[in-house]
Amino acid sequence: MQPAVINIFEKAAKKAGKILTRDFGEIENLQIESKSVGDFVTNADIKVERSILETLKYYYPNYTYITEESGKIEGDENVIIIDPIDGTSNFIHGIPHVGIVIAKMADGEITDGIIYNPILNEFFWSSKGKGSWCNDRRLRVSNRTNLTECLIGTGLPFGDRIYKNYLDEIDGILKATAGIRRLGAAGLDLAYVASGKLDGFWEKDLNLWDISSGILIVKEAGGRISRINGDDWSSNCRDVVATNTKIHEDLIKKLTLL
Ligand code: 2AM
Ligand code: CA
Repeated sequence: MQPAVINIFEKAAKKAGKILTRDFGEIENLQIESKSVGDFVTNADIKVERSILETLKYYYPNYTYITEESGKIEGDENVIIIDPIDGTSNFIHGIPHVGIVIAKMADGEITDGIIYNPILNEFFWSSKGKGSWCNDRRLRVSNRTNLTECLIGTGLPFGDRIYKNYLDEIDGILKATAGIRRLGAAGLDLAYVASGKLDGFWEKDLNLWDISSGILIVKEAGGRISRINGDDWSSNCRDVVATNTKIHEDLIKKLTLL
């Protein structure tokens, strides 16, 4: 049974998802404004976020909202985090790996979250203690224990996000695993770790709205979350490692050898 908060998030995401899907279908007509290299804000982002906020504010008028497009809207101690389109570059290029992310946080801990891909009609959700789900299917991380058999997701940096050791990092992971996937939407990538499609994932320089729901969805599917150096993840961290738990130490070791 979905908790009430997930029902409300679902209502908001599915309504806004119609806008996203419509715009995805006529991408060439969209007005695209470039904020910085690789960081596009489209009309769609703004429209989708406005729609989500409208639905959520009806039910939760006093909450605090942290959003990608509208910034922070101050309210009470209940926090809702929104990314209207995770995978904006995919969206712009007509690649259907995009998601709407809505999460609830209390005392710095993510307690409920959804990621909805309206193009593929995949609705991921989790609430603390309730497991992780995609549509009506319970999610479970993969069983692989050997890094050599594992497929690992990441986000390759580009433009001003390039950092010093990224090629060594990629080199080390490619040699130690069955390969890397760079899918372009950190939130959905975490949902794929929870689904057992990817065995692990790491990325640096992320915003809370990209990964908020994904953190909980991985944990509730039996996975493990930490920082890249192995420390506990917290909501102000900009880097993350997610795994099926079994390969966590080995993956961290590879990533921190550099
Ligand atoms: P977005 O699609 O919501 O922008 C891809 O590696 C991930 O990084 C996506 O989740 C993407 O989120 C995020 N991302 C893209 N550009 C970024 C930037 N300039 N800074 C931080 N995160 C970014
Ligand atoms: Ca976004």
